[in-house]
Amino acid sequence: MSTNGGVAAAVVRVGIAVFERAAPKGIAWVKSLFFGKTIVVIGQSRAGKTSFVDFLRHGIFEDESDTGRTLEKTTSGRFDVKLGKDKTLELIVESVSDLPGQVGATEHANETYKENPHAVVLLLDLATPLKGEPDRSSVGWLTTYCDRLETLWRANKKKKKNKIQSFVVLLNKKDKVKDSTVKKCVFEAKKVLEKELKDALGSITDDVSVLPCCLVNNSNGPKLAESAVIHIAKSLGG
Ligand SMILES: Nc1nc2c(ncn2[C@@H]2O[C@H](COP(=O)(O)OP(=O)(O)OP(=O)(O)O)[C@@H](O)[C@H]2O)c(=O)[nH]1
Ligand SMILES: [Mg+2]
Repeated sequence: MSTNGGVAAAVVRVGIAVFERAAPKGIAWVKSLFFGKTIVVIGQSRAGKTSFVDFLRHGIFEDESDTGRTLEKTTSGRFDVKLGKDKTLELIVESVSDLPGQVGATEHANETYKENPHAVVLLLDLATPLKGEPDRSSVGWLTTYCDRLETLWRANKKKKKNKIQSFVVLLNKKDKVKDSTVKKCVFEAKKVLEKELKDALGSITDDVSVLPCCLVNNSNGPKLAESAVIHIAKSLGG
């Protein structure tokens, strides 16, 4: 009994200590409950960045269609996504930014560094060649992007705190390629991520996830797109 009482008292004391410490910052604490996470969606030209943002914000999931190119960066307002079988997982998004693919990998890295978001969602197009010029190949694009982002963080990590909590690479348009192509791309992308990213990952300790994805109607429906969003929500919740 006396041991239990001791434990209970200790718990209460810890509770009070936390409360006292939190009290002067009460407003900031309340704020952080209401302000959600910032997400930046970047990646190869025409890889499906806007399709991903439309799915995340509105659940839009349609046939492949002639979408317009994104011509300038767009940033959404706050919104809320409820996920999981019983909608028990909730993701409060402060803003999600969608970048035009045309500006290229280096510029996407500059923007990522500047925005310093909680989550980076990087889309590559499985239907483009694996290697080659960064504007035409998936792993080429990834290499240029990672190299630039790492350089920026390495040079500035003492001046700026990296807020990143979630970094995921989506290999999109899985419906367009053979399984062997997906496998090869996962392997090569992981190799680049492991080699290139260190300071750019801030306090993330896990390996960056590389997930095959499909953002238009296909035989499996929105399954892959949903699991990508759930993955991101979970890694932001920790
Ligand atoms: N087959 C297939 N097509 C897709 C998929 N995701 C997107 N698309 C198509 O790819 C094209 C480009 O999609 P967007 O979402 O506009 O791509 P984006 O990365 O925003 O393009 P930019 O803004 O120009 O860089 C559209 O025709 C989409 O319908 C996918 O998983 N499979
Ligand atoms: Mg776009």
